[in-house]
Amino acid sequence: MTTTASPIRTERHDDILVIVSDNPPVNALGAAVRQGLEAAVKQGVADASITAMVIRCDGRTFFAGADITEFGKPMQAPLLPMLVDMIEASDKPIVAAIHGTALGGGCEVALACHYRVAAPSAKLGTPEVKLGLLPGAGGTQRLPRVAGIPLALEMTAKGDPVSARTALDAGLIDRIVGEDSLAEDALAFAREIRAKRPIPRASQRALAPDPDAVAAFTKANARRFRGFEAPAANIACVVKASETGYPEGVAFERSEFMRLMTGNQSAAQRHLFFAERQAARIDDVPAETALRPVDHVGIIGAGTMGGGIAMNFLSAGLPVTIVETSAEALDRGVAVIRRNYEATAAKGRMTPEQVERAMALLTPTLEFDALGTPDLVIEAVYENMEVKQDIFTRLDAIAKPGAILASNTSYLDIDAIAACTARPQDVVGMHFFSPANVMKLLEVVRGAKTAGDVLATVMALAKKIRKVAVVAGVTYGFIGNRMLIPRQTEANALLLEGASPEQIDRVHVEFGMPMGPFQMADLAGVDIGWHRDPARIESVRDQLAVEGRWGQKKQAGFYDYDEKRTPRSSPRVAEILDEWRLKTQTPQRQISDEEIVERTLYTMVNEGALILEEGKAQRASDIDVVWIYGYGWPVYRGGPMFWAKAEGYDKIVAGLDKHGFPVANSLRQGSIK
Ligand code: T1G
Repeated sequence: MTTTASPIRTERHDDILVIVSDNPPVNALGAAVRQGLEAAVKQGVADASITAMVIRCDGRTFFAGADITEFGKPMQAPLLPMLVDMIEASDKPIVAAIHGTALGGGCEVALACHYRVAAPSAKLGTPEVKLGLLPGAGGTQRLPRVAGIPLALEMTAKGDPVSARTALDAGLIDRIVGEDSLAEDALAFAREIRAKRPIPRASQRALAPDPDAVAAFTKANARRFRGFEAPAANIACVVKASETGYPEGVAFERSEFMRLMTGNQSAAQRHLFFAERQAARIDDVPAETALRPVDHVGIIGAGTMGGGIAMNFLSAGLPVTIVETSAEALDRGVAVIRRNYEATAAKGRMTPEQVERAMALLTPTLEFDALGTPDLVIEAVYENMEVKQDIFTRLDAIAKPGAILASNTSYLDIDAIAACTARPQDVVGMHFFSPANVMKLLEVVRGAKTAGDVLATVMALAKKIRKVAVVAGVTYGFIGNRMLIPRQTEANALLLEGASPEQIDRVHVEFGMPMGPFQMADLAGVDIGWHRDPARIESVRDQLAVEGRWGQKKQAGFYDYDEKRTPRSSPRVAEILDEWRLKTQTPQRQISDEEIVERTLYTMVNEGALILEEGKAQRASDIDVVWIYGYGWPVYRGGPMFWAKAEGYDKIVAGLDKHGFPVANSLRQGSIK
């Protein structure tokens, strides 16, 4: 039997044993790592000539957590909770030498060590809550005892990592050492403390309750935690640490961990963790495809989208030339970019120098031909095919060979745009979501002739500008907006049949969406897509648009809004609905919430199945990623396709059949991939 080398090795430095993990890519604490750590610590404890130990990792980071790929499978010994208790029980001090991101189980291993030193750039975190879990290896018991309840609540219930500086200030680490001398400095630290007694053990520290901090934290985050199970469980475990000793507390942590691990929400959130990473892969484009250089970006259009798109590249340090047709539009666009940066700086998320650095990379121009020789040009103008085709014809004439020509179109046919050029292989869709400098989703629309290296380049660029990219095929609305169509169609029909905007939106918000279809229409603008002909009033939406009820921006849409944009039911909208129900002679009836779910959410799933059947999305999990990052689908439901599978395809099909919808074959057969 071939024995694979253990990812753990030991190095002896006089009386110090250094234990090193080499388990790329992130030193996940898989079975082999746990077994190796256990053996190495036992070796150090048993060796009388060893006075202290150091645990550190090769590669880019200290342990970044338990191995998520092991979840749901039988776990091999030693389980992480036992391993960390064994480390802490050592009668010789153990120093954790931290670099990169000590996350989850990695942070728990560090907490079980008696001392912790870190490189200045290191981060520590307990992000399990983002997987619908909680630190299940003593982290909820040790962290508050070491760093205090307020920081422990922040770290466990919200899941964001903290810097080495914050960790040092909170007592979570003992020293920040050299960025490039972590190994040597940790060794020196171990020599420094090897004879110090008593050996500090986090689990044995006292921890006083802090009910005010818990109440304040819970209140401050109530909206953020709405619908999630894991945050409350993390809070309960941290509170338990202040009420009982470690054995009882860790037993409670274990039971809460198992409750979450076996629940739907964690399954959904772990699904998304991998789905997001899978989305970056293009099945028929090799991962090692050479990328085209992108060192300068051109953007056509300085409107809301063009300006937002520009910010993504400016913030990533890429120079941007932005083109407009009028000085007034150009000045306005540049002013909006600056205003957005200044608003970010006002919140302390950017320094004034960073704002100026970003703005210095921006070159506004009225001269289309003054674009220069950008490696990527993104067209972000009015959603009109003729306008776009004209621009791509002109780009074809001036852009340098090999430049990537992208359209930010939300719906339109990339192939029809590419056909206006002699270089369709260089044409691609880059569909940003508004506000483009904030929303993380980028739909990368692959034309029939888009070259593989163009796709690979845009996918890599998406990661650089901190977007989550999903490849879509050419189909009206691509993935996300195409699935919005049946949802909107049915929502409008339900209005005429007797449902109210309030009821329909409430069903969606209770489901976990940030807002319902009509709240979303008011936010985006009721006039978006309106034909602007006041004589043509063919729908409730036309009626609202004609009356100037364009949504929040006009303090009136499907709802009325006060100056704080708080929505209120609108008597005028109720009148309009009654008029239209009469005019269309639609029979009125009580409509159940269940019917709203069936007609607005099940139909979206059905559309997703059709998109997959037509090959317009690579995989069902990509559709989930689109809806999580583009529309705020609740992460604890995993995305429309994951949710449908969890609900049961039979139930979805029955709901669609009930209302006479044509059901996608793959959905009816339950063969969605
Ligand atoms: N387990 C298994 N694989 C992991 C992993 C993990 N914990 N973390 C990352 N990977 C894989 C990832 O799938 C990808 O694989 C590759 O590593 C690079 O990741 C008991 C229960 C560490 C900040 O939640 O946040 O500990 O796609 O693309 O952008 O209390 O990975 O290349 O095949 O994300 O540089 C808690 C999750 C687990 C951390 C690096 N830990 N990871 O980001 O690279 S639960 C986490 C991350 C736990 C205990 C509990 C990030 C990163 P592939 P990447 P990156």
